Amino acid sequence: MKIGIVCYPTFGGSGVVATELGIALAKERHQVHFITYSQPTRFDFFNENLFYHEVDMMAYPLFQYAPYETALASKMVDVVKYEQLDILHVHYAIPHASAAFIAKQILKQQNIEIPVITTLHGTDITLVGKDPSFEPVVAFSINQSDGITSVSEDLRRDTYDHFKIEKEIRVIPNFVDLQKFKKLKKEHFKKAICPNDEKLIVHTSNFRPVKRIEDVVAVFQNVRSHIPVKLLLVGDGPERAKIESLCRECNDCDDIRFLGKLEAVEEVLSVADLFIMPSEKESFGLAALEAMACQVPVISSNAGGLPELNIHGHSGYLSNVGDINSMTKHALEILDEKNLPAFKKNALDRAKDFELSKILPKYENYYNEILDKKKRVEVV
Ligand code: GMT
Repeated sequence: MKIGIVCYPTFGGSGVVATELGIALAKERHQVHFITYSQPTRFDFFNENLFYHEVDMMAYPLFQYAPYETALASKMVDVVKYEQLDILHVHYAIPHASAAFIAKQILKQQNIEIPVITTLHGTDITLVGKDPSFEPVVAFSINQSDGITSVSEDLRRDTYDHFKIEKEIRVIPNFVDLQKFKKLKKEHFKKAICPNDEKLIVHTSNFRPVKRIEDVVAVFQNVRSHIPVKLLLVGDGPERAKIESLCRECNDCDDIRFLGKLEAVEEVLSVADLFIMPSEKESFGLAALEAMACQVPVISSNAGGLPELNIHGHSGYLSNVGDINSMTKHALEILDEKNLPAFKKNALDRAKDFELSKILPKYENYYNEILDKKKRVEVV
């Protein structure tokens, strides 16, 4: 099958899922064409079935805001037509689903039918999509997609609750490649960060307010008043300067390290004892799944799709958003040497439920289902 994948190519979870999916499909001998504004971060090698088409943006003084959607739709038309794609799979509704709709209409006039699948990832619905400045176009373009998937049951419900969606939304959860995300031998790294055998807590995110990183710091401070512990913060974004000031004010600089954006997150996760994700909203929590795959138990909020991933009392614990006391209690329980080995094992066992090989066929079957449906409509 020839598949076009449209996504944000940077560090966000939706781009990671789209890129890993494309790479996995290419290994299954599908031909995959990425259409994005820059090379996806995790696609940095040669594979005969993988292609990358950069969206060209013409600079012009009149454009206060460059019309990316128009350039993207034009590139989609070009790639679908000349690479003879069978299907377009767009990740994150805004603006990919509406650009796909425009491309589809243009191609139709040239007698080219291209089925479009939109995968909803979270903030495209829960934060940005619901905003009145986007809502009508988001609802319209989701409805115009031939197939719709969401990464959790919760996001599916949320989408039906907030938009008038007339079609089935298929839940296909996110996945992790256990060949890549696994506990690596990095004892020297652990020794450098925790020279006195302190426990190590890790948080990774794009440092947006929705991630509630101040809660991570608060839980860490509480835990540190009971046991020796260090904190690694991985990622970057708008909240970083604020959180750095917070740590400086509390004289925590020796125990908290900011690592910035990291490509090989699995190396850091390999030496972690606990992962914290206290998000206000989280449709799935891919970063938590990657932690579990590296045998790291998770303390998370119970927002959005997190209860579908993190099993309370097994792979970690769930608490209400902002409940620092509950998160602290759970963190101490997990970090207790009597309990830690079992939690680590359970975290990996839970990650196995989302192993790439289990989820990939769900996407392939869905593509075939949508293509068959299209063919049946054409015959009628
Ligand atoms: O977390 C973010 O803000 C980034 C965002 C994205 O689109 O890159 O993440 C969303 O998609 C991920 C992949 O499906 C999910 O694992 C995240 O839970 C989801 N984030 C939110 O819902 C806040």
